[in-house]
Amino acid sequence: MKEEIINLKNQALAQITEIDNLEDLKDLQITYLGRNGRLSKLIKKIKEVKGGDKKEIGIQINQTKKTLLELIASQKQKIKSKSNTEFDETVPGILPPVGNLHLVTKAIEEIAKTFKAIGFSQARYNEVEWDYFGFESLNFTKDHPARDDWETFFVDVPEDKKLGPMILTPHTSSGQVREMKRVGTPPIRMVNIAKCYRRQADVSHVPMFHQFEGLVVDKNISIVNLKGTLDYFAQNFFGESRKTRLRPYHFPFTEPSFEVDISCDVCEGSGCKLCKGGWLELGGAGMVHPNVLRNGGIDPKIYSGFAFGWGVERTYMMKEGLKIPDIRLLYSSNLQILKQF
Ligand code: FA5
Repeated sequence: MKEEIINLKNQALAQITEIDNLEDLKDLQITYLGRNGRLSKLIKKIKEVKGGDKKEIGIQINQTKKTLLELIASQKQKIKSKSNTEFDETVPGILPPVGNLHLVTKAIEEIAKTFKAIGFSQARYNEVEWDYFGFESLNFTKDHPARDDWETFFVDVPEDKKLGPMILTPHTSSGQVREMKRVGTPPIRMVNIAKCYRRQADVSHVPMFHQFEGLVVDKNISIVNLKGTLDYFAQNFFGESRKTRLRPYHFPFTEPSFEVDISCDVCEGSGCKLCKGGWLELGGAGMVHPNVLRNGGIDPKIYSGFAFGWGVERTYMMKEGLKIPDIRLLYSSNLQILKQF
């Protein structure tokens, strides 16, 4: 038995000094010194030893255990200090990820700045709004399809007797009458940039998007001022060479009304999945309807105005060189895409 103990000790010593990582060292400690380890098995065999050898063997086992524990502790220290000395200060550090603004936030900042330069003040009117401001005060008929459940999100709160049901506003035009009431007597020159909601999702539509709504009311405002303002914005935002076009359209709150398109930058005007025919619709515009001025407390015999409402996402997507082919990518939370802008 004495020889067995010496052999075990020698084997263990050889193995322990070979080990170079803490996990293996722990395994080895269990193999030799664990409850069912090799040394414990020898201890159990002591009772079979006869005579005075018993005491001697007991002492030998205890010393072996002590030696192995000491060696394991010193080997642990060696491994730890070795991994510390392997630190290489020339290896570049790991930089924490740096965030950047979402491109819609950048777009909003740039749009606001462009209009501020020509005297527009920035507003952000309600995104949860009464039907009155979203539709009724804007001259929508009671049966207008935009008021349908299939177009607009309704909020489940009791209707107000005067203001009607509550909605998630489908357009920033709902800020028009609010701004007229806030200012009182013109001039008004505001750009309302806010979130809008509609039941739509495809290559050029998302259920939550942003619009920027220009509203100008003063004496002698004409369609020339509207065209000049839109041209100023398009040239500053997209560059001199891009083409925009006005198409006659109908909105209940402007008369006459137009839709504004831009030559598509994704396909460079040849027609693609996003724009269909080479032109992408960016928004609507027109001269403020007299009924809307009246609802805002402004006399249409003295004052006139123009308004426009464009999609922020689509407008930014048409910036030269961005080539974003699907509006849904902006809200996909795909960092590989978002980090590029
Ligand atoms: C309007 O919302 C009118 N309020 C615009 C207006 C304002 C006209 C002032 C006259 C005077 P329209 O529904 O066409 O119009 O939407 C305007 C723009 O918002 C669209 O051209 C598009 O750029 C953007 N838009 C509309 N729906 C979505 C959507 N689901 N996803 C992303 N952008 C959208």
